[in-house]
Amino acid sequence: MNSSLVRAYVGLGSNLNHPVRQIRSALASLDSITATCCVAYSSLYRSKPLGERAQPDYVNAVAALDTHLSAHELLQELHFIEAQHGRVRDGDRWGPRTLDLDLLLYGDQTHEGEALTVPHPGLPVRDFVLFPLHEIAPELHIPGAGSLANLMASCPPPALQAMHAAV
Ligand code: A4P
Ligand code: MG
Repeated sequence: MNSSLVRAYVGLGSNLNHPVRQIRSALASLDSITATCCVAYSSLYRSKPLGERAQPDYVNAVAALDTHLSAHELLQELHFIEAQHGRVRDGDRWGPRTLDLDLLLYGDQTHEGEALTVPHPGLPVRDFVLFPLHEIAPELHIPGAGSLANLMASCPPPALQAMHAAV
C-alpha cells in the first residue's frame, strides 16, 4: 500500500457469457476495490478478436483508477474480480474469456516481469485499447512509447464499433 495516490488504467475485455453485462459488472467491481476509486471509464466497443483463434467478437473498454495499492496488489485484485466473473485460467492463452482485466498503466512506472509488465506490452498497438483510452485520457503519455495521439496516428484504421455508454 502506498501513502500517495497513483493513477492506473485497466483494460477490460469479454467475449463469453453476455459480454456487455460482464463489462458493466466488472466496472462496478473496480470501484469497490479497497483503497481505490474508479475516476473515469470509456464507452464500450465491439472489436474483432486479435489472434488466429476463431472466437466471438469482444466487448472492450478502459477504466481509470486512483489507487493507494501497489501495482502487484492491484493486479491481485484484478485477478480476484476476473475469478468472480467466472474466468477460468486454464493456460489457454488468448482464448475466449468471460472477463480479462489487464493493468495497462500504473502511473509512469515501467516494470518487466512474468507476473507483471507495465505498461502492458499490447497497449501501443491495440485499437481496442488506444481508442477507449483516448476517450478518457486524450493527453496521456505512455512511458517508453510516446504520446497516445501519436500511437493512434500510427495505428492501422481501427476495426472497432463504438457501442454505447458503459452504464
Ligand atoms: N501479466 C503480466 N503483466 C500483466 C498486466 N500488465 N496486466 C501476467 C495483466 N496481466 C499481466 O495473463 C497471463 C499472465 O500475464 C498472468 O499471469 C498475469 O500475471 P492471463 O490474463 O492469464 O492470460 P491472457 O489474457 O490470455 O494472456 P495475455 O498475454 O495477458 O493476453 P492479453 O494481452 O490479455 O490479450 N482481442 C480483442 N479484440 N479484445 C481483447 O480484449 N484480448 C486478448 C488477450 C486477445 N485478443 C483480444 C483481446
Ligand atoms: Mg490478459
